[in-house]
Amino acid sequence: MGYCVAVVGATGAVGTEMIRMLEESSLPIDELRLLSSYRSKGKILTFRGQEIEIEETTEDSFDGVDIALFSAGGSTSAKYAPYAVKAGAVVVDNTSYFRQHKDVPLVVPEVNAHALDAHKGIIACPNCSTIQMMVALEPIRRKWGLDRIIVSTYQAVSGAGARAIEETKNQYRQVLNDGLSPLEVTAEILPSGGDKKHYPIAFNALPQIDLFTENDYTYEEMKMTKETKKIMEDESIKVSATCVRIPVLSGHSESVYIETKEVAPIEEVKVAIAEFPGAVLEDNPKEQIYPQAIKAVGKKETFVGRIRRDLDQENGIHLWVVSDNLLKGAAWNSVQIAETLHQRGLVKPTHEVVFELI
Ligand code: NAP
Ligand code: 3JM
Repeated sequence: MGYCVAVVGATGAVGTEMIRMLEESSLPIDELRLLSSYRSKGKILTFRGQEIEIEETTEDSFDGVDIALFSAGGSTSAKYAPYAVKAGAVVVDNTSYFRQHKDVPLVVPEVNAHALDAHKGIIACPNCSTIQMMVALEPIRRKWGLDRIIVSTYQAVSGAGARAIEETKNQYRQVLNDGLSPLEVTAEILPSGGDKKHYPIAFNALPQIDLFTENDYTYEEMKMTKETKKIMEDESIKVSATCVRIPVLSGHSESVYIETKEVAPIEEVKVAIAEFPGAVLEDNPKEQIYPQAIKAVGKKETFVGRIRRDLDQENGIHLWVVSDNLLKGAAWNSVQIAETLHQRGLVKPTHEVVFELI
């Protein structure tokens, strides 16, 4: 007997990859239900050669569903995930809406799969930038402890959705084909669809991802701070982030500076990363080998290189961390959570009702 799996947001940049990850998955699937908004209702997508008609998401969409993967924005998860749980499904939510909820495990399977045991119907998939940083740093934290993280991200436009990818390509066309200056191109989405002003991304770098919070950090930056503490189960780890959008289509890169609790020999750090599941060491300066976004696209792993000691701080280490933001950063991490739930016998209805129906 296989599962009935639902994908909410099936037509989006993440949802499309989720379907692909499910096609490759060992998860036993009897039925795949593809859900979106009214806009894509009736469109056809294929799964393992079978045509599936997209349905509009409603409160009744989850009858008979065992696993529901949500990737359609925070407000869609807020509204429909509790109905999915009520119908007996286990929800893996890709949005930020439930990530800090005390009854919601926030999971990167290689790092904290044990947190799944306590789930009450909803499991959250962390933010893309946090996930790849966790895969790179967990092997170091386990051996030498982590005192502080200072990270700058170089994030691809696909993280902002299908329309942001189109906007970027159109801006390049306007400059390269039509002779416009980068200042004159059409910008309607980035840096954040929900903000007042929009700026070109082509030939640019924008130090704003998501909206600004009260403390002048953006929500994306605060997600990295809060999610790291929750996943590593340590409120004392210091984390400051600067999140930057760059005109790369897919593949997030990060310059990560850490201070370990105990001084970590660099060669041993490299071995620990190379041995950690989901991490790939790509580090050979003499041969110019280091992780690159274009090489990480389509891969499930997180690539780590440029590992070197800080010049002044004995316990300080610099790393360059790259992963496919739509795969490990979203679709693969979610499907991997579903696979882990299956392997541990945790795909079952919850009887405690802790999520409010709205
Ligand atoms: P996208 O390309 O804009 O796609 C959005 C998807 O959501 C589409 O399938 C859309 O359906 C659907 N949708 C929109 N409003 C809906 C509604 N009211 N009810 C049901 N479905 C609705 O965006 P994306 O890049 O795939 O991202 C989707 C969400 O995933 C984001 O909003 C974010 O919360 C989350 N995400 C998480 C990560 C991460 O780091 N873990 C990364 C990227 C995104 P239509 O075709 O009908 O419009
Ligand atoms: C990545 O519409 C929304 O609420 C989604 C905004 C968003 C998020 C989020 O906060 O859920 C876009 C892209 C994320 C994320 O994973 O944090």
